Amino acid sequence: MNIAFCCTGIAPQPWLADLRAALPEARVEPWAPGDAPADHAVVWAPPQAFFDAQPRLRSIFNIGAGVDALLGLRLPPGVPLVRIDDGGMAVQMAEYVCHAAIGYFRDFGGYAADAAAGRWQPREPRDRAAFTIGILGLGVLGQRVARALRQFDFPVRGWSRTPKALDGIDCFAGDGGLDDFLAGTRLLVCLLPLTPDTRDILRRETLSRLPRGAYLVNVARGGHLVEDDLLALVDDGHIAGATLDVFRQEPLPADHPLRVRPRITVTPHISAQSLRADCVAQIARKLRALQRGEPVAGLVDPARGY
Ligand code: NDP
Ligand code: OXD
Repeated sequence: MNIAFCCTGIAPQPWLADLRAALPEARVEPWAPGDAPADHAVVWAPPQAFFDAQPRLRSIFNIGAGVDALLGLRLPPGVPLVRIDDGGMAVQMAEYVCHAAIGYFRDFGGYAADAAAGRWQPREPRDRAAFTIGILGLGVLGQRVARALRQFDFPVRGWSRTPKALDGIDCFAGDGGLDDFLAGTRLLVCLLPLTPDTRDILRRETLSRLPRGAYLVNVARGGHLVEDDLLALVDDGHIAGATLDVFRQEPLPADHPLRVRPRITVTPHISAQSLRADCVAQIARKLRALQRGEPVAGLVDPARGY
């Protein structure tokens, strides 16, 4: 069995070593143009030329959760595409979102500014029961984040494509449920996959439905957010501020307005990083399951877009 490794922007050697150790029955090699076709592929942001040279793939493993970039390519039809589910990312995402949400709720940014200016100024505690946190996307990451936020007694609600019933979480679904979901959300977290249905979902029209003074956390994809609409809504005070980990253009240009707005915090797409050991173990387990004809988690439905 031949496995081609084709991951842009990722140092291949540690991955190759770990994949070879986890799959000793396979020959795992970095892909180069002109190589013989492989049986299986491990990819991250591969070029189209990679798939054009693969007439006999039996499975494709994406070493991240999001497959939006992959689905923009011409993939060999009918070949199972498997993404990483969790892979060490869910707990990191929970940390990141809790940090952003609690930082805003408790105004730790304000206290840091006070300390730097030599001020000693306690503030009135905010009303936790009125601070509803809404999560767009109740999948592997959204559910983990929802559970973490519940630990701090925030009211938590979520929105998904198909209806759900989750303990302690107020669940909304589908286009028909979006307005009600947004209307009661004080802090909005985006954890949707980027698909034709969800592109630009964070735009003036939807963000305006949040109550005045709401806060935004986008940890999904830059393509979800219309950045100029957010800037305008922050300027007029409808949105109090935002924590953004993902952008239309990454790296975010040094002179981009999102970098200099005081109420906007940016990080370089690090809210959750897939961990090599977890991913390799997951790929080896799923590859063997597929060979036995068993179902695997994280199988992408190209028609659905995630
Ligand atoms: P999942 O596929 O497990 O969950 C996706 C969720 O979004 C599901 O609840 C799904 O609904 C919902 N959804 C999809 N389309 C729609 C729609 N049109 N309307 C309403 N709900 C919809 O994905 P993960 O939780 O694993 O990951 C989510 C995204 O997070 C990834 O696609 C990736 O882009 C991003 N990500 C970002 C990282 C970062 O570092 N910034 C790291 C890892 C991931 P349903 O349950 O009904 O199917
Ligand atoms: C992912 C990511 O999708 O890192 O895994 O963004």
